[in-house]
Amino acid sequence: MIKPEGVEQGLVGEIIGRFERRGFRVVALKLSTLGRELAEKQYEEHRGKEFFEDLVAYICSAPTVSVVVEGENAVATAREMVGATDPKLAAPGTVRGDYGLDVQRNTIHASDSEASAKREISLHFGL
Ligand code: FUP
Repeated sequence: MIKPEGVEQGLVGEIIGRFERRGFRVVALKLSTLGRELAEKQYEEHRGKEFFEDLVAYICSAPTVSVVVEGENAVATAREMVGATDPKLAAPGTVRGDYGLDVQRNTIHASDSEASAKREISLHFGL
């Protein structure tokens, strides 16, 4: 998922392009403004943490782009391309290292396991 500040900064093509050039295939794509219910489910594991409310409000504040990509070793490779959660700690050449603004506005979300990917694809696309 490309987060609101990624979309606002005009990074949609650049980010999807990185995944395509790396050999991933785009199999689903959607621009939408997430509703609160979906956002809360997306970040269910963080419910109760001090940043939860802010994070949900942020993610619902403007359009995001949800993308399903397919490829070998997809979860691990995508996570490597995305970089560390805090852009200050993310390596140069990763999406967050190159474009992230701060820990909340870190440009992109990528599923952290196959189970999360299945859950999130179903949340975003009803598949
Ligand atoms: P990641 O898997 O790298 O996206 O990281 P987490 O699951 O730990 O965090 C999910 C999202 O919560 C981050 F992308 C941004 C937000 N977050 C904060 O806003 N503050 C924090 O201190 C930690 C995470």
